[in-house]
Amino acid sequence: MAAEKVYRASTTAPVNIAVVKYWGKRDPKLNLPTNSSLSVTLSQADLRTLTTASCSASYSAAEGDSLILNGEPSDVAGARTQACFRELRTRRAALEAADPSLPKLSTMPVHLVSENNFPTAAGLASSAAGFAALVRAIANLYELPASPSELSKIARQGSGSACRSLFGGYVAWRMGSEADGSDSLADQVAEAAHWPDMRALVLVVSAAKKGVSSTSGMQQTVATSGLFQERISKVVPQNMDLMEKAIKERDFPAFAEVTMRDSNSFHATCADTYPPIFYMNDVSKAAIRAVEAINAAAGRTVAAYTFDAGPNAVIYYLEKDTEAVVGTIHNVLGDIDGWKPAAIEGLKSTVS
Ligand code: 2P0
Repeated sequence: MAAEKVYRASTTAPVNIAVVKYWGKRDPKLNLPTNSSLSVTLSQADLRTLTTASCSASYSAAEGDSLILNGEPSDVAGARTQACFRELRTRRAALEAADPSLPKLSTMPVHLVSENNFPTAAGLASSAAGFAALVRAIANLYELPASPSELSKIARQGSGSACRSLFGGYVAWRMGSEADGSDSLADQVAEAAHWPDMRALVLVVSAAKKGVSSTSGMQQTVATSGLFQERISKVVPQNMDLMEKAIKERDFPAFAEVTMRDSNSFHATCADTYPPIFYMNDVSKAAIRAVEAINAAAGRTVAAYTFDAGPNAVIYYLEKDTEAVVGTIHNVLGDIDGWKPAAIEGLKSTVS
């Protein structure tokens, strides 16, 4: 008997760091958010997930789908991963139904092998790049004629922020209003080349796993924070408008102010959650003070901080201000106990 053919496709997906933050779900099953968000995609030379998807009639049906993540077997039974598989298989099955000459890939087990090129110790959320790469690798394997925005709707079901990692440059996740999530998707606000001198510096304050996961943290905030209502109804809609304008006009001071205000607003709603959630620590706060000192010394806004659901800082700045920003950050923070020189630094914010 001839050996069964193995079908294979690979892709990479980048990490994104939000400048207007996603925090809150109106539908936890479909990962539909309570607000729109906007992110900058970091260079894949520095941070990316590489995923290969394969399928074959020779793969054991009893063992089913599988994932090897950074060399270790990883669970694919979770509801979010299953949702991604289901969506992709349904689309492939429709192609096969329309064209019976196509191989029946939708009926075969899928094997995934995935690797990050950044150390797990960097403490960066990898679920965004991970689910974006998983979805695109299988979409490529299945030869789905799906646009990045279409794929973003599938990746969103894996992890909300993953929908933004289907694009390079400056990316918005539009919250949408439909109950089925059909209009909750990502689109590109501007490509990387529009503002190529943007840089991001990732400060690894702690590689420890975060105490409260994003998924449960945001649910607690939705349920208990009064400030959260103000954030989703007023603060974020305004920040989205201001941020899109700042990016279109390449206005760094405006970009920086919205970035810092939105990070502060997000962490304020975390503190307003009951019981409160604290992601930033004293070193994070020292990084904020360092950015303020840098901007005061420059007499203009040359750096912007932002923090996600953990203590690590991401500092945005422009290439021409590298010395003022990166040099000073090293000088100010270098002596603080608990701060390690960045495992990853001077990252370009763009993707190829
Ligand atoms: C963001 N974060 O916009 C915000 C800022 C963390 C703080 O997206 O439950 O891992 O998988 O949809 O995408 C982290 O949330 O949450 C996140 P799920 P996800 O980047």
